[in-house]
Order: sequence, then C-alpha cells, then structure tokens
Amino acid sequence: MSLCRFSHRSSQGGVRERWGWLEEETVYPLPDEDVSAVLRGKGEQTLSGLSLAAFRTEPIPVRSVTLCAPVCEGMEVWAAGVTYESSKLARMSESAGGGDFYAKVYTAQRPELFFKATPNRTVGPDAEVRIRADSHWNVPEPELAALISANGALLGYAIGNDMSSREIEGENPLYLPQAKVYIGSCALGPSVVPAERIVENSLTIELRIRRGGEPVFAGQTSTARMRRTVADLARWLFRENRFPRGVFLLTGTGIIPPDEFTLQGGDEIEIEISGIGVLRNRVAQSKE
Ligand code: DO4
Ligand code: MG
Repeated sequence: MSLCRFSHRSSQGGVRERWGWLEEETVYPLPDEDVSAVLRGKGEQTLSGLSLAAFRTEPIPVRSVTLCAPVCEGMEVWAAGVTYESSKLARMSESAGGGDFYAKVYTAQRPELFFKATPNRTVGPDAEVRIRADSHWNVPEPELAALISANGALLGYAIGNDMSSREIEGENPLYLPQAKVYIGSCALGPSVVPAERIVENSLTIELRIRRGGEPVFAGQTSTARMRRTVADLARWLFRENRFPRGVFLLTGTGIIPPDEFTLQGGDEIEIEISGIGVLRNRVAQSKE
C-alpha cells in the first residue's frame, strides 16, 4: 500500500506520467487533483486516505507500467547532512581543510540542510543515476527520504540516493552544490509508504553495489544511529521556507564505502530500507 508515480501507454497510444496507488502487483491510477490536494496540505492529511479514490479507478498490472520518481512539477528535493557519525568522520578525513565544520554541525542545534534536486534532476526505479565527468571519486548515499506536505505534515517515506562527488566536496566545502546537484544526481522510489505504517527510528538501511554482476561493496546501518529526528529536520526545513506542492527531505547517509572505492559507469546500486522496499539504479558515466 503506497503512493507511486508511473507512466503507461494508454489505449489511445499516448504515454503520460501520473500518480497511482500501488497494492502488491496492481496500480490504481489516482486523480491528480486528489494527490495534489494532499501535497498542498488541503483536506486529507494522510496518504492512506488516497486509497479510497484509487479503488474507483481501473486497475493496471504493475508489470505493464514504468515506475517513475514520486515527484511532479513544482516539488523540490532537499537533503540533510552529517546526521550519522560515520558521515561526519568520513567527511572530516576527506576534507582538504581539516573538516572541523563537519564536527561542529554534527552537534550543533541547527542541522545542515541543502537543496538537492528538482524533478528533472531526479530519477526513479531502474533509471540511470549519473556520475560527473569532472569527478574521479563518486559514491551513492542511501538515505531515508521523507515526503512532507505544504503545511509540514509528514506524509510518508521512500528511499533516496544522494549521489555525491567526494572529490569535489573534499576539495572545498563551498563546492558542495557542484558535488551534489547535477542532472541524474538524485534517485527516489520505489514508492511512498504512508508515514503511519512506518516506525522511523529503527529502520535497517542496506546498500549493495555490483559491477559486472559481482558484489563490490555492501554496507548496512540503522536509522537508530541517526542523531536527529525527521520531525526536527522538517521543522528546520520549514523555517522561513515554503513548499506549496510538497517536498522530499533526504535525511543523511550512514553508509560510507571505503576511501579507495569509487563508482564506475555500469555499476548497479541497490538500496533497501525495511518496510519501504528496494530502489535499484544503474550508474551512467557522464561524457560531458
Ligand atoms: O556535508 C555534506 C553533505 C552531507 C551528506 O550529504 C550526508 O551526510 O548525507
Ligand atoms: Mg547525503
């Protein structure tokens, strides 16, 4: 039972992206205005309420649709950083300037929050995430992603991948937007599980990377290791900011591959979060 975004060839031959309600192997298309109202914080305040609208529409087998990132025009993706000790330590050691500010932000009251992506920079399940041509040290960052409505209600959870260039961020923290924000730098999916079905503080997050079919990295953490709560991060995000169509907030990574590891074109990334699902993406090496 989750909210998804999908594309599907209609009987008239057209293909369009739309919202749907995913129940096991079936997708029930949802009226755009119903989902939009929830995201805008009007009326219904939970995703589960959408299931009623879904059962009035014609079901489609999930195998005949393409799942997309659960974001639409007007939505934004933001991210929190240094919310796990492992992220703090890795960044301190990679930082050319010593990285004292990572230690400070880890314990500070104000979290690190940064703009991550627009829908056109975000890919969905089985699509390609990208590594930059001007970076030689790149990693996926598997993160719990929270969907929050315009009025700050926590609607649900998905899986996020905050693709990052460790080389560019490590050279100078002022390069963070270039390390983090580019076409194909964010993956979201496979769908959004209603918040009321998830206990946020004890989820297992697993990352598996394969190259030529062989495992080259695997790691695991738990959201129990997160230093901040999603609600606290969301409160900071909404300070002096408005998200009229809703926003995704990635909550930081706790899995850092060893320093000698970098992604390569063709790698397969699999992120699993208990109770939410599995997000798979292939890596494309930019030629720009
Ligand atoms: O401080 C830079 C970014 C941190 C981040 O993305 C993370 O900890 O997940
Ligand atoms: Mg991150």
